[in-house]
Amino acid sequence: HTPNGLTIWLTGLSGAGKSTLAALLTDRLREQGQAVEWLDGDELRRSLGRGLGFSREDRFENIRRAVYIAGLLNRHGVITVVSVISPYADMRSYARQELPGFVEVYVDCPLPVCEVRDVKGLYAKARTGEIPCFTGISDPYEAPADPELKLHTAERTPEQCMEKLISWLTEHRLY
Ligand code: GGZ
Repeated sequence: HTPNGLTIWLTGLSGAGKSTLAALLTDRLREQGQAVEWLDGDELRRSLGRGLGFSREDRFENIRRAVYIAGLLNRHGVITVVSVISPYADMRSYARQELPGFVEVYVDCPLPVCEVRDVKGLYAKARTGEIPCFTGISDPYEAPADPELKLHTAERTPEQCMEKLISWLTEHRLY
């Protein structure tokens, strides 16, 4: 039961492993019979966020939309997993304030590791300036000061991180 709703908010750098973790978590919760939806930054931007860029204002607008949808889903008992960089502390406190069942998970991975992984080749483009305002390179990432949970994706497998998150949620009787 999630009387207040539950939103599991994954924040971290591009390439830190947010989407991988979100996919595993969503699958696991579904296997357990939970109603769950996953909102991913990349996909949100292709659907509801078309036209939004990466200025502070546009990122905030992107987050505002994600929070709005998460709120609707929560109200209908759907657990929502949100994976977005959400680089500014104030946008995360906005989400926390709007969503009673907000759980902030810091998907913590050192920038050099993300950059070496460079799954989509975006870091290389950010370094040459082809992509401006890239989080961690030419745009800020304010690391969460007091997240509910911090997961180190450079030191653990995605499965281990997912299990740790599930255990934490279970211990805190959040679903
Ligand atoms: C950061 C960028 C940028 C810039 C494109 N800065 O790892 P990805 O590639 O697949 O997902 C990232 C996504 C960021 O969208 P979010 O909605 O999560 O960001 S925010 O919360 O700040 O609104 C990345 C890609 O878009 N991408 N340009 N300049 N990431």
